[in-house]
Amino acid sequence: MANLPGPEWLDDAVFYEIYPQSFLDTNGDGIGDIPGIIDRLDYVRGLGCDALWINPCFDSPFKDAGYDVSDYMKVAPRYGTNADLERLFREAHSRGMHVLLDLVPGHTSEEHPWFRESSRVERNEYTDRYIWTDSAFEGYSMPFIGGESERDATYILNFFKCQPALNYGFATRDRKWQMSTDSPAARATRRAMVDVMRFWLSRGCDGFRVDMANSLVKNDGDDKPETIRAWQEMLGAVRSEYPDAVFVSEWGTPAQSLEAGFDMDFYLDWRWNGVPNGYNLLARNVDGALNVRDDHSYFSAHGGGSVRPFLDQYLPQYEATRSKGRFCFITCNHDTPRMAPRLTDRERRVGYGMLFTMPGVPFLYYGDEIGMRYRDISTKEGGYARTGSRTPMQWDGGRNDGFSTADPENLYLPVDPDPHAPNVAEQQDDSDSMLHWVESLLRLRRRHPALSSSARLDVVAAPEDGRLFAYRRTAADEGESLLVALNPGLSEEGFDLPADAAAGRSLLSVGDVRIGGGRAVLGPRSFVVVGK
Ligand code: TEU
Ligand code: CA
Repeated sequence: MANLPGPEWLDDAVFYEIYPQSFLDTNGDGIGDIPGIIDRLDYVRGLGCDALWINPCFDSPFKDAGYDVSDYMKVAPRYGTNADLERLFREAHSRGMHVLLDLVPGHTSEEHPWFRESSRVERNEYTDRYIWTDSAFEGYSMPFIGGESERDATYILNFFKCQPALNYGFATRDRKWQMSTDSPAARATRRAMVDVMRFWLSRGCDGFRVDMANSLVKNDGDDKPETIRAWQEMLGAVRSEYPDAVFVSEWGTPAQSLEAGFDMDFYLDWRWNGVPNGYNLLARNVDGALNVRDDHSYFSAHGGGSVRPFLDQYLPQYEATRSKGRFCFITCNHDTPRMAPRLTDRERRVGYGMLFTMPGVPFLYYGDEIGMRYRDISTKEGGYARTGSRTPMQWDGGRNDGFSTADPENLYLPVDPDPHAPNVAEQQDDSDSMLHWVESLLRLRRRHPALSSSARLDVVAAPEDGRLFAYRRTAADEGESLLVALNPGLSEEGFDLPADAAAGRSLLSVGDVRIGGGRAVLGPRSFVVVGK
């Protein structure tokens, strides 16, 4: 059993990320909705996922797909009502599932009433809710906007132009308008965000994926001490009322985020771009999303290299934080390119093999289980290159791939027009499909304590001059140990099995794998889990 903070269900949890716009449209308006998510809970559960992360589903002008919130406490009408969302929580719970909403604490939409009030000349409750300079002509070393408000000041942005930064104060101050983290304004912002969390937790939500969690306090340096303190206070307040609430941060530095009080963080590396000699695992950069030739991600048979550079970067972080929380892998998300079609079906099978057997709680992005493809399409709602990973879920071979009954031109985004585009119905009927591979991996994961999110990882083989990666996972109580090995490359590679695994057998594999005589030999593009 895990000794990690957070509720016990996290130990063998598997998350499914839903971009609500594109999952299932139940009222024919061309856009996914909450009743659509409820409709497919059994599907998600059947896949082996028992928790959801839903991208922001709150009222918004949708200039950044809902990451520009105009009312934190109201479901966007296009997705349904607050009552629908509360029904989703209940339906999920009745299936033993949990639901995380997406909290965007660092900024709001420029249309949020707080910002409208803050923009006024007359002082009011929200004057200092955002970060304003003292004059419409005063810039600063952060993105800012001037000339848009009657208030004689410029304001700081957190992301796009539509997303003014909320005021959590400055860690170090060099201008008179900068407030401390202890200022009444910064405290009021923190309290307001705690109220948002309380609002949804009291209605049955299980926690939050927190957007740009490291962005709160400005001038906070690389170590983020004041941002960490702000979260300790906010999460502390929430947990005193909701001790089982779960928080996963978009931070990417678990030494900081777990200290801040998050249960989990994502393994994210914005520098990944498939460069040779990089420590890229999946080559995340959206610019390279369809560039197969120059793809040097680890799972690419032709383009990849040793797993070492990835491990050199990952392992120290993992070791330093493994007793504090969970450092999680994603198959992809709404900001990153899907693995298909850049990686082949086989390369992805090997890749999922690793991602679903590593420590941390895995996050599967909707559609990755059938190999939905990144598409080269024009931007929608501030998606730009990210839009290609946000297309409608492909349920079956019917109208709009079963996503919606709307006219195709009225869909949120076009469905993949390829007649061979994968879909759920077809893959459910094909025992050799990607869908069934994902199900098999997740079933294995759930059955074995050695594959739980807290089970220890030890590297067994990771040659500098090869493609092999072999590792042992050991359950927290030392009760079970399994060996996992993969070879994403094109030549056969082998390694000596540790003595206690020598008599093991393959529990699940893809490709040509031979276990015997104290050795494991892995053919091209192969993966195996060895156990008793
Ligand atoms: O993302 C923050 C972020 O840094 C990434 O968006 C990344 O820089 C970008 O997508 C390029 O790939 C979060 C959300 O996940 C994203 O969807 C939002 O647009 C952003 O915050 C602003 O809220
Ligand atoms: Ca709809």
